[in-house]
Amino acid sequence: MDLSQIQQSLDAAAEEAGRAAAAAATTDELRSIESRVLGKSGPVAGVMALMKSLPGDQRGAVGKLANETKKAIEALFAARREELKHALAAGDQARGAAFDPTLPGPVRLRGAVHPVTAVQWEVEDALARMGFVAVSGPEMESDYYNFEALNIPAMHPARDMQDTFHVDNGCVLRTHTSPCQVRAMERFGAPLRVIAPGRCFRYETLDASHENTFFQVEGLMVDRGISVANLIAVMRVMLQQVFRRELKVRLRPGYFPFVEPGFELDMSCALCDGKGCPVCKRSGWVEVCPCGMVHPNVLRFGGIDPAEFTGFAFGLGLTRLAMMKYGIADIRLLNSADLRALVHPERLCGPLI
Ligand code: FA5
Repeated sequence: MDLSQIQQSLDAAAEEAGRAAAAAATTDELRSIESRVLGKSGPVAGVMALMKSLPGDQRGAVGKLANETKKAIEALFAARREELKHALAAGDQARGAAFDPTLPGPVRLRGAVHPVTAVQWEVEDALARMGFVAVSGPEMESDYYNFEALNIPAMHPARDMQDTFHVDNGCVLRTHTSPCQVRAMERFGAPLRVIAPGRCFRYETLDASHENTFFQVEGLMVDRGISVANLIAVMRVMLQQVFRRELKVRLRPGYFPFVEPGFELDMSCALCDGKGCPVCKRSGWVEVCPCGMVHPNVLRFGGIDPAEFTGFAFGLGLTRLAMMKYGIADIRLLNSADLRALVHPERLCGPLI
């Protein structure tokens, strides 16, 4: 074969490769044609194999021709590959299945713990560190535990302090978590450290700070020698952990038939650090929860001897605490589906989907 015949056969091979590439319908098909044309038994390799038998002065020219043809065929396949990719992507797009890596990913919806639940967990956690165990009681409660065992006999004027939902069967929807005090004393005896978080119900006219369904957490500590100092210490440590800052607490006199003496406990305003702001009505103090030393009659109802044991109890309004902590101005938002009030970055949990 002379040089011009070799050139003709290489041109023919390139032409043939062009036709085969144009006929390929997929990139896989194209790849297999390319490896056949440019492979060991293809026309270009065939010309290379001839080189050994050619006179020395022709080898350079033939090698150059073969290389040029190989590059031309490679370029031809590369162009066809691009063409096919675009055509396939366009087809996918037409079917709506294109993958566009520049588009934002799917939105992963995240759930958030309800503000009251979040505060409840924090209160439980803080009190658990001080040895308090969480218990629960029924939401539909007997008159005995809701009132009588708490030193509020029938016809006692203190029954009017809490507007009560009465159930046909003689029970009430518990107006507070305090019935859990006597239930816990009966069950566990003294010494005792319990908390009882839960839902309470009152026949209230709704406004920004009153709901007919709200949450409290009851706290009760009974032991030998328990005093008001223990009450103050426990409340202060618990509130500091919940609000994550140094706080002061103070007691004012308060009346509840089941404690003696009874108090209203205030804490220094967590928003202004006690300096005075609109939330604390410029007083520097915020009312947090009623509390007191357990009345001897209540200890007796619980089967505990008041001559041997004393105790303190408190009834923290969890719903109002959540409002204070998360700056929620209207209590009704907590039972609404308003995600602006209910979702807070601090309470986000993992993706739901
Ligand atoms: C009581 O319920 C007493 N059982 C608390 C107690 C326990 C005193 C142990 C002494 C010893 P009071 O009615 O004040 O107390 O309610 C306690 C807290 O529940 C209030 O400070 C308030 O935060 C919350 N609360 C009461 N009524 C409502 C309401 N309608 N909506 C939202 N929160 C309320």
